[in-house]
Amino acid sequence: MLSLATLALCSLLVSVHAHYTFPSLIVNGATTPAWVNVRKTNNFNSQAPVTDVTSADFRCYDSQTSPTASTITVAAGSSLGIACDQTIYHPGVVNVYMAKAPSGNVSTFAGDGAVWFKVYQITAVTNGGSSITFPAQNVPSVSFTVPKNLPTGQYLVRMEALALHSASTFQGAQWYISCGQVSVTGGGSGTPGPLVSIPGVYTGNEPGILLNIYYPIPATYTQPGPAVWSG
Ligand SMILES: *[C@@H]1O[C@H](CO)[C@@H](O)[C@H](O)[C@H]1NC(C)=O
Ligand SMILES: [Cu+2]
Repeated sequence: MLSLATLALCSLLVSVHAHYTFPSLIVNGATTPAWVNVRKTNNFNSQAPVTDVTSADFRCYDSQTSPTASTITVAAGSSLGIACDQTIYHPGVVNVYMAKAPSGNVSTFAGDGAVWFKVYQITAVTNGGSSITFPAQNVPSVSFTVPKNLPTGQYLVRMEALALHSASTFQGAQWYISCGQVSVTGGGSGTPGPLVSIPGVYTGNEPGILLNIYYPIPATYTQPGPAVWSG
């Protein structure tokens, strides 16, 4: 049950920090302008998180914005970054997923079905129960190498930053999400997988989603989602 004190503390916390969004990509070292190559998310003003992993907004968080983004070219084997509007304030972990547009045009691709594979993650660092640290916390961006043998084509790139500071109750975990649009050139003949649906990939009860990161300090941490496909 939420006590008045808890509610007061929550509003205090909300007032002393802003949440965050991921409105830009970083391609060839250049950060794209906000919401140009990334579909504008519902929280572009509020910066509020998604907490229901089964909601349609868990995919790209854009049900209210009807976004049209343009697609940016990125070479297979090169670095692709995703930039925060500030820094990732909360302790937590990161997963980046991609999905290939079957029509060849990602602008009209909703990302339905079991089409998503994980290309990158930043997990928590534990050491048997004496400490837990979060390398993704306070960073302004994340970047990864687009797998060299990813097939050429257009893809959605979905960033998810999972904030774990209040994850000890169901739906207490907070998700900061956005989907960018990229055209991968010079790719190969890899078969990305395992493929998952989003929403569908999580229930919210996973040990890496429903946990208390403060006490007792977790001895281990299990990153949610499938294994990373690195080509
Ligand atoms: C992709 O789809 C968008 C939205 O319908 C359209 O504006 C654009 O011209 C299409 N691009 C190509 C290369 O067909
Ligand atoms: Cu916050």
